[in-house]
Amino acid sequence: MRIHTVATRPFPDQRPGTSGLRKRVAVFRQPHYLENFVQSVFDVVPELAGGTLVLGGDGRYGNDEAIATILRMAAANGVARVIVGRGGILSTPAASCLIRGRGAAGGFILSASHNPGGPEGDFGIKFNPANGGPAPPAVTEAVYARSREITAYRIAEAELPPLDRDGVHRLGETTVEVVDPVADYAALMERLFDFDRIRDLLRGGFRICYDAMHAVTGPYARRILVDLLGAPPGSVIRAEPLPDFGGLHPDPNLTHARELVAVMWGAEAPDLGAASDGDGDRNMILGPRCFVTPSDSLAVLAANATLVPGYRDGLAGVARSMPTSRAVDRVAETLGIDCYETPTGWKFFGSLLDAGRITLCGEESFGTGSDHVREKDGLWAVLFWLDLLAARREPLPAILRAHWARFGRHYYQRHDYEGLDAAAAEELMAALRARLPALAGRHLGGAAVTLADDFAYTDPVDGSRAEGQGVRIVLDDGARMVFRLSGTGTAGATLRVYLERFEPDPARHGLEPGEVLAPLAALAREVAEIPRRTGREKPDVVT
Ligand code: VG1
Ligand code: CO
Repeated sequence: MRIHTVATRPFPDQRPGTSGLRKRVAVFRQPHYLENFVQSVFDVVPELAGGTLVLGGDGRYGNDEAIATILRMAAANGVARVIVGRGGILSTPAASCLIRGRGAAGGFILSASHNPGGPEGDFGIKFNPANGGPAPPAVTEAVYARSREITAYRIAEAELPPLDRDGVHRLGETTVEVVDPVADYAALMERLFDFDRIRDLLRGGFRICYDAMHAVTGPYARRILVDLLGAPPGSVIRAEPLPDFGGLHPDPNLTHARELVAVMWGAEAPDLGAASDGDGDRNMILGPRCFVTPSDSLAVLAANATLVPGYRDGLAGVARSMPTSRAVDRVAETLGIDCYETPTGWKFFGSLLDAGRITLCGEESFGTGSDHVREKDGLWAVLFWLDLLAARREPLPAILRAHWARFGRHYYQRHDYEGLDAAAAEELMAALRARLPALAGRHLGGAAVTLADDFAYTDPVDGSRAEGQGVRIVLDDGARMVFRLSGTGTAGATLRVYLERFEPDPARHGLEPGEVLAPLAALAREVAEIPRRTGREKPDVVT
């Protein structure tokens, strides 16, 4: 095996965003682009040399080629063992599970998550260190700094072993182990949930419709829901992973999972509907004619956790990202456990999970997870719901209503303004930030402003600090607005406006979120001068 040292020049744009490096496929296709980033990781994570590396992706366009490149670079950089998902496939949570379970020094996950795939779509790469979670800011910044001064990368010239079947091979000094992408993950799920109880539920006629959106979770859902739990094969739709996701956004929300929504709002709707995203870390939960907001889902799981074997002993604490509704805060208060508020992005949960301070955590963006891995986990959330439905034997809508009756309802929506001119979006945020000091104590839309700030976070475990994480304006009538710019987009800027209104009165729990939140949405548009600064009167996507 020959090892080449290839001269290269830095690219200026390799700073990872909310979740890894995400760019248009055309950007990744530039010669040396992927190689520079991967070498930068090898350079700042010395444990990879002589260690184990996990490798896999969501199967999108470019996956195979990237896997081949990284295998050759791993061999050239002295990695002792690479564990690759068969066919180059690993969901994000399954990769996290393997990194932890196999004592790896880290892993590369190739995915741009819910962003569209195909030659005109997006590609992405994330590095997760030994705890199996997204690299914390200190690591991503070190990788970025390295990428700015890189002059060469190392790559082996060698024939690659077949990746389409399980087996153990040599690549120079490196062992390449091709594994079933589902096995370890499925075994972990079996330890957390009561599979017998779920089998019983399904045998009794309970119906589920799981939409894999032609993305990575198809094989996982088939194995776990159909083969292991006995759901009829038709329970998993769009189960075949496709490199372009069938031309759709593999994004589990009411806009992009249209087919599933039609099923769940149709006659004879199944008892549970669910969907996952491109890389399998997001989830959407639906009941018949009923949408569970991700913020509510987290709160319901927290309130019911002890019904499930993996969480029988209770929760150490919970956490949510700042824009996520405060529904889980009320559950934590009742349970007498800590509730942490972190910046957007799963990487901020890692230290809390590692330190044992929290057991469950989640984000409004259809992300829910626990200390079982260090990523959010779509199928896990679906199994959690299934298990608690099996334990309670009540319809999902009834469970949700009972939750609201007990804790109050947090009406919630996120409004996304996409494809904005980047400079205009930055100016909008800057102007909003500048107005914050003057807002405190003032009245907005008939309510007093109790808090107006730019969210900053000090990690309670390692003391690291993150600033400028989003503008929040809290009113004394239970309403809250949050504004931030997306850190995962690949074209222009996306403004996210998060709207929340707390309603304690059960007589007012059956209203339409859009109606309840319309005045707040109008207020948010006005406060941030959205129409004037962006030319947009309404959002492109509401979730
Ligand atoms: C979005 C979500 C954030 C999530 C991130 C990665 O980030 O808002 O909550 O952690 O995507 O999820 P942003 O910066 O665009 O708002 V995934 O499933 O795309 O890896
Ligand atoms: Co994802």
